[in-house]
Amino acid sequence: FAHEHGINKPKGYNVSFHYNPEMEKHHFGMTHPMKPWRLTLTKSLVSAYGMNFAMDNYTARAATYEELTAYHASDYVDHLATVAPQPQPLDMENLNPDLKFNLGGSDCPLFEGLYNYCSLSGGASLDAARKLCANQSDIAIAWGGGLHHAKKAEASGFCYINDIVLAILQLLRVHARVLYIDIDVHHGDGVEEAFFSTDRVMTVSFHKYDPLNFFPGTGALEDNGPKSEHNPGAHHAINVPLNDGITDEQYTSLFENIITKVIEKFRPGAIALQCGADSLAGDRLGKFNLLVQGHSSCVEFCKKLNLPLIIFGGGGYTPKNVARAWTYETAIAIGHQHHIPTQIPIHTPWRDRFKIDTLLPTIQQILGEPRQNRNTQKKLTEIVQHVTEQLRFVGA
Ligand code: TV7
Ligand code: CA
Ligand code: ZN
Repeated sequence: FAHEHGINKPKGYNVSFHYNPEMEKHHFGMTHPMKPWRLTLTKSLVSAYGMNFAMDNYTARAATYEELTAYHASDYVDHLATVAPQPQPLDMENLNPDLKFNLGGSDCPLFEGLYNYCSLSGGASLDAARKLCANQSDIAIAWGGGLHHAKKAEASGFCYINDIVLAILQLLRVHARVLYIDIDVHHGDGVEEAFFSTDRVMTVSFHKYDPLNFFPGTGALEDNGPKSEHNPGAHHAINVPLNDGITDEQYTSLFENIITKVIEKFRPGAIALQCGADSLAGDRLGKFNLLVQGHSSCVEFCKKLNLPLIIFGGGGYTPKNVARAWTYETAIAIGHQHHIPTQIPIHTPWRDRFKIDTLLPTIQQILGEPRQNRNTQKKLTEIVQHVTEQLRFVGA
């Protein structure tokens, strides 16, 4: 297939793909929304399209204890490494959490092989970052990463180890400034917090914001970093709070508008992009109206900026749509999005899981009826205005 369709590794432009099939063998619990198996489905679709011939493929290794404690507290990592798994209860809502480090509740259960799962996710993102640092990749992809809620000494929102923070710390060895962009439907609070007090990382998160009803409840438009002007991190956190039902057109235009202004003022040396796929229409947790086209236009836009780019996964709770988006975004990375057939290849393993045989379903195919759009043009204009004002304080 790859040869028939002329998918070959182009000279002079390198994309690396960091992945370990061991990660997917882990289970959060029967009813838990996080399904590591979506990585299997993604990899199987990427391979069915023959995209592996156009990239450098690496089996990611597990991050070491030393690598994990480059950000995380050692007592927290020690606990992760040694804590006994909970028996998997039938009713996930009625766990008896020990809640040490926020572990063992229903969001962050103590499942079999947890430490292995965390180190593999961290290892893939670290490998990806190091390929960028060594100038051996132009784009490095780690779909098993993107776990943006994990804190220095606390698990949160399905995340235990913040692989993004670990990867950005690597990028900061070579680059004076790193831009972090987060298109997961949830606020990238863990990454924002890690780099809150530095002007070397700017964090930009697009997310649903409804503090009383939607996790994690942070990320208001006015939260732009430390309030003290003497703190270098002031103005270096950008938050784009959105409501249910946002469309491709609105999202793409908002994204391009804001990121263009951010790049102009902040002038990063590298970009870290979290591609959480729970911002897609039809997600089990998210309620946006984004198609693969709108979601992936963010990847396309970042690629065009011609800066070293690391791409992570993240959320995404309707596996068939997660696999579609991350496959199409892999195609964008290697520059083949316009050359691959939109029909899902006939020999794709688990092809029936996709239900319909297209890579780019319409909103009607996904939802029947789109969700009501609760984002007014007035609010979106206000957001751009506020961000523009924040950026007046950034840069030389
Ligand atoms: C990056 N939403 C992670 C997103 C993390 C969201 C939450 C659930 C959830 C957990 C379950 C479950 C669920 C249907 C959905 C306040 C609570 C309310 C647990 C029932 N079904 C990412 C985290 C968020 C676990 N947490 O950004 C087991 O939904 O809202 C909350 C916290 C307390 C705990 N309860 C939910 O995408 C990877 N959790 C079913 C079984
Ligand atoms: Ca986000
Ligand atoms: Zn999410």
